[in-house]
This record gives sequence, structure tokens and C-alpha cells, in this order.
Amino acid sequence: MNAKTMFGCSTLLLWIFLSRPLAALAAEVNYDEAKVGNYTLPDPLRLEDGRWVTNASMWLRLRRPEILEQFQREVYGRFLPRPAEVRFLPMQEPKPALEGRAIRRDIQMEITGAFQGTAMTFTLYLPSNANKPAPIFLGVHLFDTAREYPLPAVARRLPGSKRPTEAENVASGRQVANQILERGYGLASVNIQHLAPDSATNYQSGVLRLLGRAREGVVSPDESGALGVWAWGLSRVLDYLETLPEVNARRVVVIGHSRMGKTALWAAAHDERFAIAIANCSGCAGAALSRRNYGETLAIITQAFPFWFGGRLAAYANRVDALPVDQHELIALIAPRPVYIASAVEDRWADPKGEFLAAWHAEPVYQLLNAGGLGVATQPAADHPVGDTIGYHLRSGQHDLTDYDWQQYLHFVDRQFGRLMP
Ligand code: GTR
Repeated sequence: MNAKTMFGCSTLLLWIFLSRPLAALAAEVNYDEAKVGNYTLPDPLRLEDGRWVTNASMWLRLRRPEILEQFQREVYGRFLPRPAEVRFLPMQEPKPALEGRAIRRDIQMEITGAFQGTAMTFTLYLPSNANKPAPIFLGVHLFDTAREYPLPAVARRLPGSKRPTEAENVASGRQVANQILERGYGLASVNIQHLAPDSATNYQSGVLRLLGRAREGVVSPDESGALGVWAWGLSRVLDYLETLPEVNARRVVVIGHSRMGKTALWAAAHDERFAIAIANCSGCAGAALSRRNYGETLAIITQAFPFWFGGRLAAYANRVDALPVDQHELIALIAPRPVYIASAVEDRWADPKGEFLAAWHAEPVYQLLNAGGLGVATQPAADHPVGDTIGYHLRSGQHDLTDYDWQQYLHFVDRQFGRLMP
């Protein structure tokens, strides 16, 4: 499957076509700020027993585990365990790529022991002229691993808008990859084919089956949905990166666009080894507040993509106020580590304002931990990046991961690693 169709809106359009209730829901999507409605967010600094979280220790010992448990139970499903026995096998010899700028490795992860089989494949580009262990940008389908070169800026535009030509995509992808490598970073991208295919009928055919957790029918309440399996895959790549002397595994940035932006946030929330998280146009069940009725809602997403989540989320479709968490708390789980949330003006489906507000409402946790925060209280104008340890921008244009976005991320990550990290 090609990355463009996999990430585009084609799946959603198909669902809209096939499912009348979903079509009805989609037809009622609200894009009027005046009709968003009132809502009260759960307070990340208030324990379920009503006590206020007044210091870092209470956050880390009591409140953080409480919120993490709620996200597992009610939203994404349980995080899968790290298998006891795995092997990372090179699929071919490391080889020079990108005019000698990088060394490419293709790796296959095998689970051994009681359950055996291929859990996933991934591709890693390391800068060839590095004089110290390289920090890494890691994501699911960050680029198309079937190609000879990374294509990290593949445009995934809405139907009807002007699509870049193949040549334009290649040129822009190479340019971004070169910049990333020249600044000393490596790039790694997971292929989900073995891990959990992005399909309601097939997502259990990968790691869930291998681990003996596949169930008949759709979505078990206690198992991880596909987003959680993808996030698990990112953690397993990090296990591998930790074994490479050429890599600085304490500086791995987990990044994703759209559904993989949701995945990146969940991976970083759960796995504290990720140094920085970046969610590009991640929208509903990513950075956007679920309680805002604007653009895609939980009612729509749990009907279109029930298998992305744990089985309990759909029950909140029409009573989102009963959900014990909201997405600002997902961002707060990443604290004190830096996080970047990005939106696009025309990506109203993802609710840009809801993405900004979630970043803003995560700030009290960063402040409690003495870790800075967002630094502004109103959404900035388009193309004016803001933020401190929580970065944010609203880009002009559409649902996409563009060169402009990458420029901001490189700048942010340079700054964070320069000043915060050992
Ligand atoms: C859409 C979905 C969004 C977003 C997007 C994507 O169809 O409704 O939540 O994840 O797909 O991943 O491109």
C-alpha cells in the first residue's frame, strides 16, 4: 500500500459512503465556533479523590499513573508488554544512501520464544559523517520505506485540492531528508504491515495475533487498538536504537502526522524514554480536545475507525463529558519533556483551536514540574510559531506535513537538545 492512500482521507470517504449513520454524522460536522458549546475539562492537577496535586512528587507518584491508567482503560486500550525474547535482524547489509549522506539499514524484528514470527520492519538512516552518536527522528510511516530514499514530506492533501506531482514530492522529500541529516539527526520509520495493518478487519493479524491476543469480532475492551500497537512498535524500535553506539537513544524524537501524530503522543505519554514528541495535525483523539464539538468528534472517529482505540471509547461518543480524561492530559503525561503541537488553518476537521487549547491546558503540569510551558494564552496568527517547552504553530494551508513544519521542528529540537538535555 502506498503511503499517500494509507494516510489520506480515502478510508474515511469510503466509510462515509458505506455507512449511513456515519454519513449523517459527517454531514452534521460543526465548523461554527459559536456552536462549540460549553464544557468543563478534567483538571490534570486534581486527583480522582478530590485532592489537589501541589507538588512534583504528587504528580509523578499519584496523578500521572492515574491519568495513564484512564487513557489505557477508556481511550487507547492496554499497552502491550515488551516481549521477553526478540531479535532484530538486518534485512540486508547497511548501505550508503542519499549521495553518501546517510547509511541505510532495514531491520526486521522477530519475536522468539512461545510466540514466534515477524513483529515489524523498519528503516533507519544515520548520517554518515557524524562524529558523535546521532539523535533520531522516529515515526510510523514517517517516510515510505519501500523507496530507495526517504520521502518524509509526502503531501497528504484533501481530495479536490491540487496534488503535488511525484517529482515535486521527491524533490521536497529529499530536501527535508538532507536537512535533517546535515544537522546531524538520523531518521527512522516503521512500516505497519506486520505490526498492525490499518484496517478494521486485519489490524489484529500482526502483533496482536503473534502475542496470542487476537479476538474474533471487532475491538476487545481490554486490548490495545491499532494506535496502541503502532505506539508499541515505536517503543520496540527505541529498544533497538538503545543497542546502537552510533545513536544517542536518550535523544529520540517521536514524531507523526495525523493518525500517526495521535500515535506519537500516545507513545511518548506511555514511554518516558522518548525525549521529545511532535504531533503534526493530529486532531481528534490526538492533540485536539474531545469535549469541543468542532470538526471530527469522538462520535465520528469511533464509528469510522473503532479499531484504532480500545473497545470502551465508543461508549463516550454521545456523552463525551463523562470521559474521565481529555487530550490536554495526554500532552501533560509527556511533561516535563518537550512537546510540539502543530495545526493547519484549513485543517478544520482536526480542530486547530482545540489542538492549541489542549497544549495550553497542559501547561499547568509543566509549570508544576518547573519545566516552562507554552508561554502564550491565545492561539497565534498563522505562521507565527510560539512556545517554550510546549511548541505550537498554526500553519497556513491544509492537512499535511510540509517543509515549513519540518523547519519549525528542527529548530525546536535543536533548541531543546541544546539547552535542556545532557
Ligand atoms: C482521517 C481521520 C483523522 C486523521 C486522518 C489521517 O480520516 O478522520 O482523524 O487521522 O484520517 O490520519 O490522515
